[in-house]
Amino acid sequence: MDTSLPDTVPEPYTHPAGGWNGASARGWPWSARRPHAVRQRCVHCRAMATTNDYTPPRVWTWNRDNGGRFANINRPTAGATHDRELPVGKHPLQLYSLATPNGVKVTVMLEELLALGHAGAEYDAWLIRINDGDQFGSGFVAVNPNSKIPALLDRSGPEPVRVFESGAILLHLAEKFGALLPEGGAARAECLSWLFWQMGSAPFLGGGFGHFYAYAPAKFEYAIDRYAMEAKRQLDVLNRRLADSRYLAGDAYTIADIAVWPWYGALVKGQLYEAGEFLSVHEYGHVLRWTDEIAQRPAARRGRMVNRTWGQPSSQLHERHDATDFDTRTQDKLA
Ligand SMILES: N[C@@H](CCC(=O)N[C@@H](CS)C(=O)NCC(=O)O)C(=O)O
Repeated sequence: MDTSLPDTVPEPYTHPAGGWNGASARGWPWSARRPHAVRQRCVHCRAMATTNDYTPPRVWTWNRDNGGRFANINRPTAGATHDRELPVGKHPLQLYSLATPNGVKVTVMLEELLALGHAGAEYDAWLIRINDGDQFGSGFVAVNPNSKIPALLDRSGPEPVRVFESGAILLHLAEKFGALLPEGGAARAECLSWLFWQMGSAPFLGGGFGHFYAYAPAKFEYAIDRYAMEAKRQLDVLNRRLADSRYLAGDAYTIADIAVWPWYGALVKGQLYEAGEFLSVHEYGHVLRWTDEIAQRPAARRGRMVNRTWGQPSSQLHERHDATDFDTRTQDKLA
């Protein structure tokens, strides 16, 4: 059985007998060594045909300017690129962040804790401009060796404790204050399941769908198809859960909602990647109901303003060092 594809594909293209199953026995199309660019589909099974536009070399090398958005900050190595200490404020918690969905999770959490009366959750929020490479400064890398926001330094004990990864930060804060995380049993398991669902799922939404739909230098049908399908599948997972349950972990609002809302709430409102129409987000009525309910929480409204450097000037609080900053230090007030 010949499973090789011709370099030039006749129109309409029918792939060789045995199809992808036969092909997989030879290690492709899943193998990275198979050429990528998509031109046509098989008339029978709609599988993609490929051409020889790109053949991976034997050894990958870094093309600094690959044309993609964020190419200026992406690199294949870790560690600091320059010396720069981080500022430290007066509060027990020091947050170094930016109001992307991953950053907003933590500022909403801190504002919720303060609203619940936990004075120990007072925090200084310092702005990390990731497009300028602030995450590669030596001070930031010492708090998060992964060089990504958000990063937290908990200075409430005898020794500062660093916490990175937004899910770990939410869990650290929930356990520290005994709040927004069920104490045990099935409710705690459900909460942690949705929290970790978010941590595992969002990279397919952001790094997969968002990257290829909005940021890649060219539109690749295969990649956009694959990740649009996954984004819609994830929305359906949430929609089905929220059809049966007010919040993700049950009747109570928890860190699971705080983790999921900034990503999937924004997506279902058409605020991520300008993809609302493309993904038919109106189909997910239960996610919309849940999104709108959380958006009305005062802590959620405050949290999304912190470390925000875009949008209406009145919605941007670049740094937060005091509760009164929301009234006095937004960009419209400082102008
Ligand atoms: N899994 C991490 C993801 C954090 C992340 O991807 N942060 C992005 C902004 S949303 C970032 O700092 N990117 C800068 C970079 O990649 O250099 C978390 O949840 O904390």
